[in-house]
Amino acid sequence: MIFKVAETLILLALCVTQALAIDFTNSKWIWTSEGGTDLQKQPGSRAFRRDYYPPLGKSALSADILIVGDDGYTLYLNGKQIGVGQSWSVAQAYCVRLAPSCNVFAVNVTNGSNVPNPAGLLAAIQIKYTDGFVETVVTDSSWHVNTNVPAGFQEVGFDDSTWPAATVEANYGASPWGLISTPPSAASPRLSLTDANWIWTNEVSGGNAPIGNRAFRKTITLPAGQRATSATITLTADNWYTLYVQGKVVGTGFDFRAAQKYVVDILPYSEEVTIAVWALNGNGPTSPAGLIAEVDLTMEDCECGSVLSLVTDGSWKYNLGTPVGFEQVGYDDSAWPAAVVEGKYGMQPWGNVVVPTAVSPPSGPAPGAPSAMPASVAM
Ligand SMILES: *[C@@H]1O[C@H](CO)[C@@H](O)[C@H](O)[C@H]1NC(C)=O
Ligand SMILES: CC(=O)N[C@H]1CO[C@H](CO)[C@@H](O)[C@@H]1O
Repeated sequence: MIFKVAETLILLALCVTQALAIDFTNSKWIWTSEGGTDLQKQPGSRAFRRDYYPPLGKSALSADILIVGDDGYTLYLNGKQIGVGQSWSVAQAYCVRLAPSCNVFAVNVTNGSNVPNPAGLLAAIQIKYTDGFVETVVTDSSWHVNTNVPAGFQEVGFDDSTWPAATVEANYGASPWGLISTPPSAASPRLSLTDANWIWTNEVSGGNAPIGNRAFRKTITLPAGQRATSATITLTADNWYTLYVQGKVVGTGFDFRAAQKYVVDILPYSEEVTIAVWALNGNGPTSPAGLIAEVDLTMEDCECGSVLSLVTDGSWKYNLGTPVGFEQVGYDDSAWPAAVVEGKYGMQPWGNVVVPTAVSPPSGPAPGAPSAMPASVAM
């Protein structure tokens, strides 16, 4: 499934599982109490259920699920089949949209062979709330188990009140399972700063522009139902910039030879993301001036975690001044002209600007740039 957001946006990875921040570290291998501490379990299928209620006042949004069953499993959420696994040594990852309040995770795990052998269920479920709060549920004795799998066991309304608590067999990593292979983080081919363009205003002539402050804006409207949860922005400007996301100040840079990278929370999650840059060309009377940026928006949607990548190009807008409030979300830039593309990353006089791998700390506005509330920026 591919859709077009706007011609300058490239949706690189829809409906794939994103790089998961979750792992099995705190998860336990669980089973029924059959066989006690003996890990040799009778073959056959067992049912597992975990009801999940969000804390008071919170509304659940989505869950990243990492799961493996020995020998195999079928996973359900609220009665709906999510996926199956057929190897005890290779986990699967899913991202699912949750119901706002109660959610029921149900798993049918089947131990193969016809002689007793190790069997277990191992899972980590990272639950995200609409306010950005994240919580992780793991397999442990809070799950309910049954020695057979009754029809309809996966339904929300199924009564598991007589099912006993799961028996913890082992911590993750223990023998005989050892470390489980988790899905490769779907390293989506994103645009990078090296795909970006140097942009400025229509004042550029012979590679030079007048000194002074200029304003740039880019508003990204996501398709209905999609909301951005964070923005990773790598940028630099000749000579100075202050970056604003959703009207809040993110950081300032003073050296066009080295870009900064910021990871900014979009709170509340939003269908529209406004990026504004105050940029200063400071060496007079005229000198090269430019802005170059890469923006990766992480989105929260039913499939979770798709990334929208874009770079500075002619779809950004500029103003020859810095009008009051230009950095704000609702500011009307409809009359602003399209940015002038000076050339690709690597062009002279800037050459190969250093692209950072580490994130930069947030900072306040440059002298003369609008003051605003600080954005929530990862350190
Ligand atoms: C549980 O899984 C096994 C193995 O795939 C299957 O044969 C059985 O029908 C499943 N039970 C239910 C109730 O879904
Ligand atoms: C970890 C482990 O030993 N798992 C066993 C599960 O069952 C299969 C047979 O169906 C065995 O081959 C595995 O060794």
